[in-house]
Amino acid sequence: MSEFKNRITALRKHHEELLNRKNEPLAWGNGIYEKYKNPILTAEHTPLEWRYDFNEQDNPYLMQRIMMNATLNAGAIKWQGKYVLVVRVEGADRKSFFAVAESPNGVDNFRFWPEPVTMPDDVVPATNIYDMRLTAHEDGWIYGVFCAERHDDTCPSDLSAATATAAIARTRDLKTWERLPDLKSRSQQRNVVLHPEFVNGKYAFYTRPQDGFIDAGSGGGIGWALVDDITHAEIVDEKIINARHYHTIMEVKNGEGPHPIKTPQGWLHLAHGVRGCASGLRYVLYMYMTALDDPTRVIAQPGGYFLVPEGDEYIGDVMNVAFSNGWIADEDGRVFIYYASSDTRLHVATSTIDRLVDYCMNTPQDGLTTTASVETIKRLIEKNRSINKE
Ligand code: M1P
Repeated sequence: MSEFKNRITALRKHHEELLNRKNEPLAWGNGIYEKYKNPILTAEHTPLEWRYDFNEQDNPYLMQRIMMNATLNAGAIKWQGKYVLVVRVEGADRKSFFAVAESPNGVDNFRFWPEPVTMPDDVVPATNIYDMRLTAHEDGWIYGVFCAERHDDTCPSDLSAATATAAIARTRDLKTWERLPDLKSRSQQRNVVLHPEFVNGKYAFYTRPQDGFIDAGSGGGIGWALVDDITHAEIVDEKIINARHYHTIMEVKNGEGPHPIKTPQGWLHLAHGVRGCASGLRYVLYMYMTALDDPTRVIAQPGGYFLVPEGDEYIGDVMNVAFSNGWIADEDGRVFIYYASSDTRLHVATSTIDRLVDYCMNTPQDGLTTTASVETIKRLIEKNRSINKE
């Protein structure tokens, strides 16, 4: 065999070893969920055919002709018995695109489908698209709602001026996508999520109104809007259902993660909160629950964060970020939470509906001051003292 062919064989063997690597839960978690030893998807997991030209004449050095930078923020769905992610893959050219990866068990052996998703454009093509939330809606379609980023042409001299809009597409097989017109809204929007059920006969969206591309500003928090026609979706009335607060983990921004999971006790929500600190912005995940008869009424909200970057997860393209827009609730009650660390790689954490509901219902709320936090801790100490006396 030629030296070139030997190198391809070695490259493929190395890649297969990575793809087949078993994952295992880390010991000593927090009782709420288990994190896992290995990330489930990295840029190195992307197919070799996307990156290498295997023609010896054209690529005698066996160079990567196209480099991949990151695999992050994935929408998730259980599809034909497989754990399927619509992953945001970012190339070395900073363009994000969607690619589907599937696993037989949800925690390892994720493999990308052979080709990235071809997403049709809206009337005004976007420069970049990312962060798809998947919703298998009761109307029978699977929707993907994602951010479409375009240059803000009202500021022609500012190369960094951009706009964020919620884009909507739908599919029946995760292969062919029908693009619908972008969501019309007075403000910019990112982190928009479609609720899986009709509410008052209408489509319901979780929104995140924002003043600018980065700044949530006067946006207030996670919003809610009902829409008559998803093929011409427009936000007319929008109300904030999960507001930001001073000196909390979501002081600067928040945003809905994947669509909420329906449980007998209420809708279980996963979201991200952002605060500022000396090293920049810190993105963490938090949870809350809303009423079954009114998904806008918060019935439980544990104080503080649910999941944060730890160890190697702190390091990456955008440091100190945990972000999630995908989870899967299995019929047996297990929940697979897919989160990205530092905008670089994807991980899984596993829990159950029962544990997550318990976490939401029984974790003390944020009392919003140091005094309130200390009182909460003292109440727990006192409770434990009385147990020790028994
Ligand atoms: O870089 C962290 C995250 O920043 C944005 O989230 P938000 O709109 O809440 O600020 C998104 O661009 C997201 O993709 C990214 O992970």
